[in-house]
Amino acid sequence: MTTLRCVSLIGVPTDIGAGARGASMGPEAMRVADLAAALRSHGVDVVDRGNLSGPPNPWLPPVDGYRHLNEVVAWNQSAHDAVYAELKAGRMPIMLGGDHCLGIGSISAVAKHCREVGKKLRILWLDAHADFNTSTLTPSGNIHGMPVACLCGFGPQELIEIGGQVPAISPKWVRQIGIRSVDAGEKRFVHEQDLEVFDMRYIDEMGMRHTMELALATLDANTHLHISFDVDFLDPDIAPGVGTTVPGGPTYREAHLCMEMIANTGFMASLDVVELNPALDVQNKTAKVAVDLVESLFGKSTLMRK
Ligand code: EXY
Ligand code: MN
Ligand code: MN
Ligand code: MN
Repeated sequence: MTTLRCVSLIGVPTDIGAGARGASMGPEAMRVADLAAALRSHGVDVVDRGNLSGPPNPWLPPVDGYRHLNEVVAWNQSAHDAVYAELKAGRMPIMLGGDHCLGIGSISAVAKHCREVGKKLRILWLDAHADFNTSTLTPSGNIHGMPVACLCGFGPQELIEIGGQVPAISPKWVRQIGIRSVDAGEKRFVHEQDLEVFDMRYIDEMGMRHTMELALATLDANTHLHISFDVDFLDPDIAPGVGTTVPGGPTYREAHLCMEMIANTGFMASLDVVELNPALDVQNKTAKVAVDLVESLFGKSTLMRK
């Protein structure tokens, strides 16, 4: 008997933090891939809140190391407010991006909620990238390469204070999985801040099962587990529709094992699905794989077992 989960889909149609246009169409691609119906088929109570609105992408070069900072702040404030409202209402927010800069707004809201209810926040960051750049380290100025640094208090004041506390999180609460593309300065900073990274080299050597056993260790019933699923975590062979593909990611089965082990904990309490870019996809293939994997986050495969 699966416990009824009440989830709310929140579309955030923007690529304001990305280096390519198109992630703005991500929420609709997930809907076209029937995300709501898929979850309902597993007994999940799904409400689709529709899409947030925000400023258009002006497509400008960096200013002081940031592209589109004001617009990024506006979209993240909106994402923060929407995610926080669902948590207050006792529902699990599923933020449909949109690029990964939106993790600043969603996770700031989750951290605020956890402070209020006395829960321990842990974040699984599924990604090819560490997203730990700052304005001085970034090679691009694209803020989707900076959300984890911002959440840890390394960023512009307008972004790091969105959730009402600076820093919103500690690096110790984060486990990054699937990492295989990190800039030189970013790598030094990751080590300086002692971010726990299970990169693809680790997964190659130790396997996904062992990786997830370590990444999920120390969780307990008082943990609020947030999953920030950047679809470029996946190998481009199964997920070509993303703006920053990096070869050599988890296979279809490795990705399902990752999601199934998260589902088995029963601690997942909020989710981002970001960086899906239908403009770079083939017949919505990547959205369909993303929906398939989200179903595993809700226990699809374990339901098939006696
Ligand atoms: N590290 C590169 C940069 O900062 O520009 C690429 C970042 C890609 C970030 C995507 C969302 O994961
Ligand atoms: Mn990312
Ligand atoms: Mn990424
Ligand atoms: Mn280190």
